[in-house]
Amino acid sequence: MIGGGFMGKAHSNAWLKVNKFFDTDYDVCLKVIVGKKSPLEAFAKRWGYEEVSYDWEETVSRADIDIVDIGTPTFEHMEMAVAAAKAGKHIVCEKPCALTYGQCLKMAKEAKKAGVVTYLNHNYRRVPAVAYAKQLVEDGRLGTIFHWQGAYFQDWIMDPDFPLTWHLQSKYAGGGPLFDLSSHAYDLARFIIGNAQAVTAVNKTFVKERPLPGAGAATFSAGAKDDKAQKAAVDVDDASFAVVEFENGALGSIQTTRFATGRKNYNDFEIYGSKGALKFNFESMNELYFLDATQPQAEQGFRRILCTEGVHPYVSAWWPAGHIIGYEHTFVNGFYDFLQAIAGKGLPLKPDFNDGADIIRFAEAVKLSSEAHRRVLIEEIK
Ligand code: SOE
Repeated sequence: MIGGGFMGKAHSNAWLKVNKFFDTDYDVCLKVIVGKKSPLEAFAKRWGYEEVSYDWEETVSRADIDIVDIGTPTFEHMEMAVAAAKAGKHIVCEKPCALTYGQCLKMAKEAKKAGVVTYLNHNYRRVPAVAYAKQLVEDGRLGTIFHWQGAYFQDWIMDPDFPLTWHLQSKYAGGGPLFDLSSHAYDLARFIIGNAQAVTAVNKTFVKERPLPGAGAATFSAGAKDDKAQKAAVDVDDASFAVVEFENGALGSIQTTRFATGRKNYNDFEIYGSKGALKFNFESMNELYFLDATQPQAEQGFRRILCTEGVHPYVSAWWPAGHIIGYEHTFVNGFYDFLQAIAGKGLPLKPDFNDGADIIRFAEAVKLSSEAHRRVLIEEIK
């Protein structure tokens, strides 16, 4: 495991749980937690890692390591993934895939050459209600898809004194919500209705400069306040709104922001088709709202499907009907699919680094559209 932050915690939890709730071909051993700073020893003790290392390059090449799990900031993903692939390790990598489309393509190329399995943790695909939404669309229950409306809203940096953490610097994060949240929102659209063909977008930065981070600054956490802290310019978006033309003819939108007051992790999509419609919101992640337009007109309406039956994806590994699951379960579900893929079982594992390349290509098209004030074809991004 490289990275002991929010994702290091979510991934370590999933590694410890996957063989408790699923049957896989492998034992999972938490060999080494790799990081840059203490309290790595405390992290290792809490989560049961055998060793601590401050040298990721040495660790990924060890003969007793089979899987490398990259939970670091985006700018480190390509170098770590390429080294892990060259060392013949299977790879889990946090989203977004990398800083550029080119970096993602290199990661995908090296992984293919090495014949290793890659899993890009766009975990929201592994929400049972989301995976079931895909089944309904694939079964034709919505008919011809006209619209996809995706919105992923947060509000954790609305305070102008929230510091300039790595998430707010393009050299480390690639972009703001465009990379962090639109990557998720577009991955959901790709998963359920397919790729985009063109985008017309506007990105906006509301707070133009912020204090440099002090101790404790992290995802969702401002850390210690220092009134004398130096300020620096913000070079990423605070919000990204895109009108999206999909390859299947649907017209949609992908809107993400960190300035949606009161929205904490509001990941939402609506799909409208000739025979029905769907609505999902992560705040009620076990529920899916389905309107079946083939029903008698007088009976039509969005009905609430509680996606906690054994027939819903992943649920049979967890609890009886109605006992709902949470954010952390989506990581376990994904790691099960990853271990199955390594064993040569199950469906082709997605999203992988090739999907990551498509997603960052979309992000680059959105960025170009906003900067050039014009509609951009995805294929323009080379
Ligand atoms: C911050 O926006 C963040 O931690 C994302 O990076 C994660 O992918 C998301 O699951 C929760 O919010």
